Amino acid sequence: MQLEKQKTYLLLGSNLGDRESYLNNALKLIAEEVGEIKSKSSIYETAAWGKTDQPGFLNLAVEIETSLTPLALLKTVLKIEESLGRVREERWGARLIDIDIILYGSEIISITDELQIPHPEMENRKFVMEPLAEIAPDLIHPLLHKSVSEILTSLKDTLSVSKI
Ligand code: X6L
Ligand code: MG
Ligand code: MG
Repeated sequence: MQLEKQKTYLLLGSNLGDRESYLNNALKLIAEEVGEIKSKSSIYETAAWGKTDQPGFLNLAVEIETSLTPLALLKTVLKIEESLGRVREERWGARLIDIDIILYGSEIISITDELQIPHPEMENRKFVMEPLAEIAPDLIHPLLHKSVSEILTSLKDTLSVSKI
């Protein structure tokens, strides 16, 4: 019996090197190894969160239809990051490419620090919610039971996020 495909939302980010090329190369590998890209947001220029003394990011959100389980999905996106040259140095530091799992169907998963779905801070970060609202405004957050556009409207994050 075939496993059902799931809709998953990923957030991509880059703040080093040719940021747009890293995003585009990641999208190609995601389409090959994760599943069909159903929808893709604009690319956003976003001020760095966490460690703020680092270059600004480009971020974008995508909707993918995947047959991978959440754990296989995590392993695959980490492998894609590595294949594009990501080396993990300091926590929250600058990176060539970052691929985060934001949502996986309406599942609630908390296995390790690395595998928590929904992404535990998504509702506090405009650099996540604004691209996501562009492609899935009516999607309901499985823990907050509010839509993406409702969450974005009440978000307090003041760091700048703008379409490029
Ligand atoms: C206090 C201290 C509160 C640190 C929050 C927030 C830490 C976000 C890390 C935090 C804190 C993060 C991106 C980014 C990062 C990105 C933009 C992170 C991990 N990733 N900024 N900062 N886009 N704009 O993709 O999200 S580092
Ligand atoms: Mg991240
Ligand atoms: Mg990450």
